[in-house]
Amino acid sequence: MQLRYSKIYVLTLFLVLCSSIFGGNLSPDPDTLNNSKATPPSLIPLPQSVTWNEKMYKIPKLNNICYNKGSEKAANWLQELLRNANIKSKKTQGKSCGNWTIITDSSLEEQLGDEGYLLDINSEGITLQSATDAGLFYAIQTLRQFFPSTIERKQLSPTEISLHQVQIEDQPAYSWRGTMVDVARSFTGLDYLKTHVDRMALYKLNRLHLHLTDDQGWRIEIKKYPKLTDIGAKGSVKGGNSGFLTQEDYLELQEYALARNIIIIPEIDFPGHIYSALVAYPELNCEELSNIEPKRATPPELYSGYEVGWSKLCLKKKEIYNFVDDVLMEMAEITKGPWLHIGGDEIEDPLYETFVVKADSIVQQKGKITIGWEEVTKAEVSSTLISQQWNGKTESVVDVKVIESICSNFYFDHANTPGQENTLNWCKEDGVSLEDVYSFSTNDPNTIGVEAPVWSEYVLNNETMDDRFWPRSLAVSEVAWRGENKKDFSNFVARVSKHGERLNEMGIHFFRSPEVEWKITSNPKTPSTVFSDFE
Ligand code: TNX
Repeated sequence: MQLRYSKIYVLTLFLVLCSSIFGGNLSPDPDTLNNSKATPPSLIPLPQSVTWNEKMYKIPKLNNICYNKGSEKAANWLQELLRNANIKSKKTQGKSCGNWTIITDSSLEEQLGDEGYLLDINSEGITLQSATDAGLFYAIQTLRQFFPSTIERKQLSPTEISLHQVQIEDQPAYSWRGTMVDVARSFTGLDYLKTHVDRMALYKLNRLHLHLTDDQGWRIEIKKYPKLTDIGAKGSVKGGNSGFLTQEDYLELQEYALARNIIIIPEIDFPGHIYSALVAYPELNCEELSNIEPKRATPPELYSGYEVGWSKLCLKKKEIYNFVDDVLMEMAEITKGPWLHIGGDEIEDPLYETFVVKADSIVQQKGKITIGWEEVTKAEVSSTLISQQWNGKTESVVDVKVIESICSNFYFDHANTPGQENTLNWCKEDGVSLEDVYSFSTNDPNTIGVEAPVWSEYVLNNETMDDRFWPRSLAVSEVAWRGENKKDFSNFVARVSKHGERLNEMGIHFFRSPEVEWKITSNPKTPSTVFSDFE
């Protein structure tokens, strides 16, 4: 009898201790049970399945993140998230050891794919599960949107946070959820690209395509051809920025992006759009510069205009293939992702198809997968090549996978609203509205996803780049994540409206699309770096 009492006593003492150490997860705080009618957070992209509970979970003062083997990275990210909300936590590897539980379980892959996750918030705490790191990272990004937007600036007081109880099961419709930055016409430095990566990550975008070379400038260091950057990187469009990424910068950016589940896709645009290389290495030209027609510029002058389709490598010279091979070799060596983009747009030449087939096979020899603008499918390219559609006018002779960047839905150098200053309109006279992006739909089974480019002929600073990408990238995110399961547009814009403050807190100079009823009380800040010091 005595023994039984002392056992109960010890057990009670243990429970009380656990409860004070782990923030009360073993005996829920009465506040977690109150019936709050606060509106649930607006999530973008909307998860595939969400079941809200009316109750809230109040985050206790002390928190323990309990993670299993394989979940440490996610545990670090979660701790970072809590730190930004000024919430203290400790991490423990184990099972059922805290109010925050993170589980990597490979058997979930069948149900959730390689990017899906489960997020459960109930009166006991929060549980995140996935088969992969990527899935857990996305669960954390969803969770981030449960916190007030001031978390983006680390300005939350620890006592005020309650999370809506919910059950979420989520996974993307498309594996390719991308944006493209043209750093060639006007150079956007490493810092902005990292900031852009941070912003993409919150909305579960996972591919960043860099248009690294064009007539106006060459933006990536190639050790074997130093003049590409000594000379070719000096140019830009009128009023734009020159410069380039060193190979170190490029590696740093890729590491940074990979930690956020974003893969960088480098594009070296061949065989047209190449004038900056023709100035640096005149031997890539034909006799009498017959490959430059019309002569918008001639070496040694740089080109700072806006015309396209007037320069190309001298395709009848065998030597150009050494150049192409060397450049792609270095790019393959320094690129962590599986893809190399070879451009291939806007050029007329009888040897075009021959060039494309060779360039594709060079990329494959280097162990990478080729991507090209849709024109490359005029050639008998390999079946693994991925075509990036931009105007949908090419008569393809091959059946290959497709990334959709169709200009009427995804060209973000086009106006947000008709007549917006410094925008192009050749594809769509009245611009590409938020609704134009959101209404994208396809039944092509070859589509692996979508990508929105910002060409930078008229995008000469970071604020303008922000204005072109945001909020339209929120529509890219939802289109790519939900596929044909999109909700109606009015439901979407209502959620976008709630994200205005968050975009502001993040320091994004976003366009105030008239389709959205913005409720913004503060001014845009400098770019927030609270999620940037994590590697
Ligand atoms: C077309 S679409 C281009 C770019 C221009 C852009 C301007 C494509 C593959 N090439 O070279 O910058 O239009 O909107």
